[in-house]
Amino acid sequence: MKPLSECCLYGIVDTGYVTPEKMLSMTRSLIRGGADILQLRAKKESSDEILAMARELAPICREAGIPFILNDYPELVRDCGAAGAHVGQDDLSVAEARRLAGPSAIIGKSTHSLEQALASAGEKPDYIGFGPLFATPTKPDYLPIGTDDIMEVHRLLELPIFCIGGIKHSNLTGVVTAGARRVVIVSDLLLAPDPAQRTAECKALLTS
Ligand code: 3NM
Repeated sequence: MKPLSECCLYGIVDTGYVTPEKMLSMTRSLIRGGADILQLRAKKESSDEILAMARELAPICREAGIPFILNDYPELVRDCGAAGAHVGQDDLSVAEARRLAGPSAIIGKSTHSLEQALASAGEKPDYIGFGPLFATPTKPDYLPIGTDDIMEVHRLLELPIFCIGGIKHSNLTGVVTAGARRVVIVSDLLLAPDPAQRTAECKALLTS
């Protein structure tokens, strides 16, 4: 499986954008376009529904050699063969998520300011999300933090940092110039006319 250190483009298959019958084909499109790591994010579905979806997506990611991460639900990681789980600021601690998901699981944590990023690093997640950089319909209630702290958070922390929130192909060059090395892109990939092509175009900007 691709190590996190080699992952720069993180895609999320979000049921807010993708209908159940398109989950598999969307997952394949993001992989084809070069997504390095994928997450299943299903905020309205039951844990049984999430487990069923995850059991379908995990083998596709495993075959492609990329980590498959569950948003929340670390207790389902082993059941579905995921590589790990992602927890928010108001969810379980990293330690508790790791206990539930197993010692080899990847545990990621959302952070929404430089202060939170520094504090969360003390919990020793495998990576953090840092954002939302810009206003985003995917997480409408969160205040954008902008790009000013991206350099500083990278200077202060060693772990992989994925910038997130409102990042699109059209603003990605600016985000990279502001210091981002890794990004999560959700709606811009999922709503693109050709998600595989958009993914490839974003990947090219991150790796050039
Ligand atoms: N978490 P889009 S922002 C799921 O800041 C998520 O922690 C965020 O979606 C955070 O790429 C976000 O469509 C939404 O803006 C990202």
